[in-house]
Formats: sequence, C-alpha cells, structure tokens
Amino acid sequence: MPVTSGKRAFLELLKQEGVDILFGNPGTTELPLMDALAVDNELRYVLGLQEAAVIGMADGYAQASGKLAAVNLHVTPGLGNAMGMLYDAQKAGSPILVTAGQHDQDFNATEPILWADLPPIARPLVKWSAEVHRLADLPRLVHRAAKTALAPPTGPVFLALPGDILKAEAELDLLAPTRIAPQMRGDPAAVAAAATLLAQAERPLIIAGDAVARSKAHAELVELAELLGAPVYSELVASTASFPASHPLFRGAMTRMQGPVRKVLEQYDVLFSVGGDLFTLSLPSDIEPMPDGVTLIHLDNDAWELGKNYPPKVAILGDPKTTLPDVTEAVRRRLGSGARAVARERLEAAKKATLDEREALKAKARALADATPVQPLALLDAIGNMLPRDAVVIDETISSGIGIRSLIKSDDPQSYFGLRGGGIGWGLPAALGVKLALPDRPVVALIGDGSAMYTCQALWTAAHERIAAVFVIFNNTSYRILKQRLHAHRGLAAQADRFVGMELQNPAIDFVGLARSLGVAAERANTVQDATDLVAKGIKSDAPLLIDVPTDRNYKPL
Ligand SMILES: Cc1ncc(C[n+]2csc(CCOP(=O)(O)OP(=O)(O)O)c2C)c(N)n1
Ligand SMILES: [Mg+2]
Repeated sequence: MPVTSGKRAFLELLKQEGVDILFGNPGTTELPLMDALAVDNELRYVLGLQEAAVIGMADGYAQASGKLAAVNLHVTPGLGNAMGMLYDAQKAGSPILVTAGQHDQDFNATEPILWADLPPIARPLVKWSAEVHRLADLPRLVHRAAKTALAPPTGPVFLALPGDILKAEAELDLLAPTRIAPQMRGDPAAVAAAATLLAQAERPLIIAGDAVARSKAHAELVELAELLGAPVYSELVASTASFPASHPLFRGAMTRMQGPVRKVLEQYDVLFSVGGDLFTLSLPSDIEPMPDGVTLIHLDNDAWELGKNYPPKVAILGDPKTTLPDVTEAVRRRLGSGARAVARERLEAAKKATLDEREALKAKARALADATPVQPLALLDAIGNMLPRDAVVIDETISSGIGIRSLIKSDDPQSYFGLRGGGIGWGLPAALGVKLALPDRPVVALIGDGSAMYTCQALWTAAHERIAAVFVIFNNTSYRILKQRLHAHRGLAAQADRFVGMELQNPAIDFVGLARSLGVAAERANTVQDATDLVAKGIKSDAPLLIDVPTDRNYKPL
C-alpha cells in the first residue's frame, strides 16, 4: 500500500465519493488541507466569507444535484456560525458532509484558542457526528459519513478532523464508497390496503412532499392523482416542486395555520400523504388541523415521519417513484366502471376548481400590476409569466410569497427550491449552490430584504466564482411577516402602530451599493416592468445580477 498523508488522503476520499467542490472557510486548523489543495487540480474550493453562507451554498448544491456536498469549517466558532443553516439543511434532508478542523489531539488538554469538543455541538442537527482519532480510521469514517448522508432519508453528517491526523503519514487503504440503492419498494400488503381505501374514497385528497421531487416521481404521482380525480396540495413547508405547478390538479401550498388547514381537509374523506409533513405549523392554536372524519394513508421513505403526529390507517415505508406505480395499479384494479366514471367527474370538477382559483389569483395580480410601490403579488405573477420553462426559482420571499407556487411555473422536480427549515438567510447562498449544480439552467432567487442580510457575503462568492444567478430583493424595508403576525395579535403594538425591531430603515439598506461593493452588478427597479426587464437581462448574462425592488411596506391585510 502506498504511503500517504492524511490531508491528501482526505481529498482523495472526497473524490472517491464523487465530490468535485469543497465549500469552506479556512483557519489555522484547516491549513494542512489548504496545503494539500494547493497541488490538487480536481477539487474546486469555493470560499464563503461567513460559515452560514458556506452551508447555504452546500445545501443548494446538495438539493439541486442530489449528490454529496462537502464542507470544511474552522473549529468551534466556524461550526457555530454554521448552525442556523445546518438546521435548514437537516430539515431539507440535504446530504452534506460537514467537516471542521480540530487542534492536534495531544494539544487539546490545554484548551487552546477556538477549541471545544466539536461532535456534540453538531450532533443535534446531523444524522451522525464523530471525530477521527487515528489516521488508519480516516478512510472508514469518511466513507461511513458519506454513506450515511446519502442513505434515505438523506441528511447532513459531521466529522471533526484533528490536525495531527491530517499531517500524519501512513500506508493507507482508501477502501471504497458504499451506496444504498434508494428505490425501496413499499410492502405489497400495505400497498393493497392503501389501494382499497383510495378506491373507496368519495373525496380523496393528496398532499405531496419533497420525497416526491427527490425521487423524481412527478409522473407517477400525476398518474395516480388523475386516476383518482384527487386535487394535490404541496406539503405545508416544502423545499421542492413536489408536484408540477401548471398541472390543473395542483392547488399550491396550504397556509401553515391550523384553521385554514382544517378548512381544506374537512372537504375530503381520504388523505393520501406522499412524503408530506403532517404538519409543520407556525404557531400553536386551539384548533385541531386534522378533522376526525379523515382517513389517512401515509407513504414516506422516512419511518420517523410515518404516523409522527397522526395515526394513519395504512403506513407504507417506501420510495415514491417505485411504490406509487404499485399503488396506482392496485387502485385501477379495484375501480369498477361506475367508480371510474365518478372519478372522471371528480377530475373534471377538480381541474375546473383549480383553474378558476388560479385565474382569480392572476386577475388580482394583474389588477395590481401598475401599483407603486410594487406589489409582491404583481411581481411574482410577472416573473412567472416571463421566466423560461427551464428556470429554477429559489424562494425566500417570506411574506411576499403568497401564491408563488401557483404563479411560477415550477413544473419539474428541480425547478423550485424553498426554505424548508425556516432559518432565514438560506436563499442567497443556496442560489449559488443550485447554479453550480445546474449550470445550464437560469437560476433566479427571490429573497426578502431582511433574509438577504444574514448571508449577503455570498454575493462576493458569486462575483469571485462568476456564478451567474439572478437575485431579486423584495425590499419592503422591514421584517414584514413579523409585523403581520404581531398585528394579528391585536395587542399593544397594533394599537400603538409601533413595531420594535422590525423596521429596516434609518438608514435604508442600499442593496445596489452593497452588491456592487462585493463585485456584483446591481440595479434598482421601481416598476414591475423594470424588474422583469432586468430579470431577462440577468438570465442572459454570464455574471450574477442583483435587482433591488422596493415593494409595498403595508403589513395590514389588503
Ligand atoms: C436565522 C433567523 N433569524 C430570525 C428569524 C425570525 N424571522 C422570521 S421571518 C423574519 C423577517 C424576514 O424579513 P424579510 O426577509 O425582509 O421578509 P418579509 O417578512 O419582509 O417578507 C425574521 C427576522 C428566522 N426565522 N431565522
Ligand atoms: Mg422585508
């Protein structure tokens, strides 16, 4: 076996795992790796200027590519800065190998600067967290980490890399990656039981979760939905286009509040959740979102999610792409000609209901098209109308995103990525990762002004790496969602019309100046037309562009 150093072995192990980009921010403890990178021509090191931005980029890359994303951070403060975005990555199930340098093991007893025990810090937010203690274990542990990140349900993992391990040399067998084939086929008896319930349903409803997009099962779910004549909602907090947005059975996302969820569900007798979150809600409420009369069927590739909050009649552990055709086939066999005719009527009625609702939303948006300042609904509609079909939208619009899944034609599984975890600051760096993963598709990030400020450092990386994403800032000079929520309390803030800690004014943030200072071209758009003209220009450019759109500050219901 050849003698190799830990630092070079680590890079080779990443390459074995299919990694071609290492996202990172270095410090002294990472210097051995930076040394090895100096003579490596295959791995691209993408520097982020704050660790939150580093993880956000890796998250976008992992979600859009489905591949392992690799990250290297700087000891305790580096990992600490990364935690908020690591939470988002965990919620989105993003396969990310997060590593951090650690001091030499025989130095740690003195508690050197920046030192803390790293694996326990990362542990709550990852599938597996460990430290390498012997160079001989490095190959095994890196491969185990990568396998774990990519095994369904996918998610981030953490490895601490002490300096002495990276600097040491030894004869090393690099072993080989393990890949767990993801297409688990659901249990046949459970599939049959689910099909019986679905075939008997009078008013079936489908909730589609990220697992559908991840397994690229759009066509399989469309077939079942059409057979049943069942409308489809996306899960409450989605990070993907879990169903094609233009399909006439797609009703968009439900509001993340108990009352409105219950109102929708009350209209149905059988709910089939295909990888959907039941339910990720925003705030507590006395209202129970799941009505008593609804029979639940639950399919997911994550056993934890099955029956997590609501006991299903049938729970199927399986991958949507391989399991849905079995369900559809079994339903088809159970539907007599009478039932088929009824299902076709349901289909026509459901299609009409969707198209009516969508047209009403678009009419409302059109009526606001010339309003100043720009109304977010009008801007979303206009962007939805002009984007090419292969565009990918990154959504961190927060309060401005109402109707986004109906207005933007996100029709394929990689056409939309949204904020799953709720930790804001994700969208701007995630857009870079998505563009790196899908370089041939236009990438347009729609981001709230408040959200953009958490990770605006990523703009420098966009300029430095010439990552041609388009950023549209929905700039209402406020944390508008928080004002809306506090206003709804009808408490002291609403009476006083005073919202402490929610105004981003005095001074207003100069996003154009900010972007330009970091090397990114930027323009302000005061009308919907100007904004879409600039989006069109940005899509054609081979460099990033930021478009600052002052939008309505009003937080009261229109
Ligand atoms: C890391 C993090 N910090 C704070 C919050 C709380 N928070 C949720 S939404 C929000 C404001 C978002 O502002 P902006 O992006 O401008 O969107 P808007 O509400 O104006 O539409 C804040 C501060 C959060 N979710 N995550
Ligand atoms: Mg805002």
